[in-house]
Amino acid sequence: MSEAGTYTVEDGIGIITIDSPPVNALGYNTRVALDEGFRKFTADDSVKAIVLICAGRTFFAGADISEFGKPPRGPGLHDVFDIIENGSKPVVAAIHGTALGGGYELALICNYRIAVPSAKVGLPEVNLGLLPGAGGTQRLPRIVGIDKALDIMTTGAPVPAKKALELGMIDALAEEGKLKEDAVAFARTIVDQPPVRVRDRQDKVAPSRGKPEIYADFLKKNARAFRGFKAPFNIVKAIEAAAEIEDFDKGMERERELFQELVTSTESAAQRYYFFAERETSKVPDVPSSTPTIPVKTVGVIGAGTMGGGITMNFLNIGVPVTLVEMKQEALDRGVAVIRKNYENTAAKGRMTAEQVEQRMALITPALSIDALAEVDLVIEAVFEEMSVKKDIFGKLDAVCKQGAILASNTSFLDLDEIAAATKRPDWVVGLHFFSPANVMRLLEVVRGEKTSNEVIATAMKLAKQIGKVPVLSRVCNGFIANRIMSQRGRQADALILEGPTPQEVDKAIYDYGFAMGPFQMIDLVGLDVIGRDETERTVRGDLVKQDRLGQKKNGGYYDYDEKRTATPSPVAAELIADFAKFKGIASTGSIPAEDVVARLLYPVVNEGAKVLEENIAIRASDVDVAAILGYNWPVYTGGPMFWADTVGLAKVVAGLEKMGIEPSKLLKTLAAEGKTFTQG
Ligand code: T1G
Repeated sequence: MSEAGTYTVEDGIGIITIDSPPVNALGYNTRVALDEGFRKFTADDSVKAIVLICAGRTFFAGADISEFGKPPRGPGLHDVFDIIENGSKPVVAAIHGTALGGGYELALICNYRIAVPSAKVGLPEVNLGLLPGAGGTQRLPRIVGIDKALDIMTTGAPVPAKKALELGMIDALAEEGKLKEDAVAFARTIVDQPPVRVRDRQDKVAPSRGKPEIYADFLKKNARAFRGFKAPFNIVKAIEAAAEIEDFDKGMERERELFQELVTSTESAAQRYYFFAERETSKVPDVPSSTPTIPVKTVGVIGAGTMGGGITMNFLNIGVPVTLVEMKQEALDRGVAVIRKNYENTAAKGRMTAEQVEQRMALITPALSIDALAEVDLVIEAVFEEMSVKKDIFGKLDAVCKQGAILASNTSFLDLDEIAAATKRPDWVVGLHFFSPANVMRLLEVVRGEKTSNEVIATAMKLAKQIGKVPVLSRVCNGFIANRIMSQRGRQADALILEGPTPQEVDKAIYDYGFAMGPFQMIDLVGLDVIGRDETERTVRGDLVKQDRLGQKKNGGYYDYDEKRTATPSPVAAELIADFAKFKGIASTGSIPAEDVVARLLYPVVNEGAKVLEENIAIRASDVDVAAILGYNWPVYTGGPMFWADTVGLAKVVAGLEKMGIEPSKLLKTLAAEGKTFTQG
């Protein structure tokens, strides 16, 4: 008897209720309960139809991701699905919360699907480097057709119930809060009908049969988004099989084949690892989840520039009023206007209404004095990165803000403890390091000062999630986690082009590794005069700026650009680089293989990540990976620098660093010597 299942009968309708917190994942207990419940009601002649419903927050949220890679236990998903689909009694799936992955595939096995309006359904396996491996690639096309199935499964986006009803992904809407009653009532209407099975339908896939161009065109349209990933390509092949292979069971064989290729791939292991890594970051070992948090109902932001404006939007988006402070009216007006423009652009794309724009704008209280922040619960300072300026502001905040207000700095590398020392309340000072654009980037580094209290840390970690960010806790050091480790990539790139490889060779190697663009393309895009660099000594970048070569925006930089901003190798830049190499007495060794470029740029990032761990700046290796992936778009299908280093082999990374003349960190050397890894336990 599984504790996850309850089986009741209401006047001929069998109700199977599954309760397996936190999300009713289709793990061992759930599968046993399903197996038990369906066998029981199949054998019970008094039961004429079955309702399948979940307790807790959601209908089944998919297979239990933590079971992958482990020996199978108990009834398999396919076994349970077969019992349900081949039963003699119609089954109604009653959906609330998020029926995702195997959860929605289970709903597709049932004969009918009813959901409350707040529910969402979807097949997000692509985010795990997988495809819907329990029949989703063969059943969904039979409901929504090939084109919509391609979008739904390669984006993995959840579909709200009302839209799902339009698409046929569900058959009816229940009243909010009355799911069980409405599902039982629905079941009564179909008791005497022969069970309809999705697998038997051909009307939605037959029209696409024999049209390979559908898939070729789709892949071409999405080439940029799918680049480097494996799963989207196998999903498309599986959907093509749904159209081309009429025999459902043969289509299932094709799905299993394509699923097996993915589930055994490094990419999927990396993306499944990342799924848990992103959820682990908010767990702080010495700040228990029972730590009381401070209510944050009003926020003050100092600085209405790019960062201050973006930070402000995060709070407006969740209905929290913000007092936005600038020193000059013109800067304040400009900041508010940029926020409005951002929302209007979103509204123009149909992603919010004009009324919502006004509602959010109405939450802003512009102010020209810090005095306006006397009563707010949290202040976030986002002004110029100059210690004296920040200390002056925090001294003033200490005098103005109420007791119990949290004082946060958005500093990206300055010493938070020094800033906190400018106040008499260092235990209320914390770093909230947003990444630009602050209203878009999901990484939020929460910087813990020596004296920051546990309550403030707990509040910051919780607030991060409330504004849709992924918090990563960092201790104080120059650059915290993401900027500190990724600065190694830039440093090595600057050094490497003096030794022979050209900027375009370096950029191509890094692009082919999976980054959206290489370091020199990035610098040209952002602007050579913008990217911070300690220019106390001569550098190639300094020489380029002296020639007024600022990148794409002016005269080119490492590349030349035509009027369409198409980049070509720059003879001017090449000459400057050669001249600088001569000045530094560095002889050119010519080009090197792309994999050596990758090692030269990324092994030092791994090494810095190891130092960040051994210095207790970051709590865990997976936090470093989350910071790199969310902060710098490190390709998620590699798992991030630390997971990737584990797949390369730490002994190889150590040898590579030593060959570069870089001292491997103590932790890296120890793990390599002991045959251990950063992320695999
Ligand atoms: N397996 C195991 N644990 C899961 C899980 C899952 N599918 N989903 C969530 N959890 C844990 C999560 O780690 C966290 O644990 C807790 O539940 C709350 O999650 C055969 C192969 C459902 C929208 O991809 O999208 O089915 O940290 O913090 O923000 O074709 O969880 O508390 O210990 O995210 O309210 C496909 C993944 C699987 C859905 C809820 N399914 N989950 O979000 O809570 S593969 C998915 C989510 C599959 C089949 C294929 C979200 C959520 P802890 P949370 P949330």
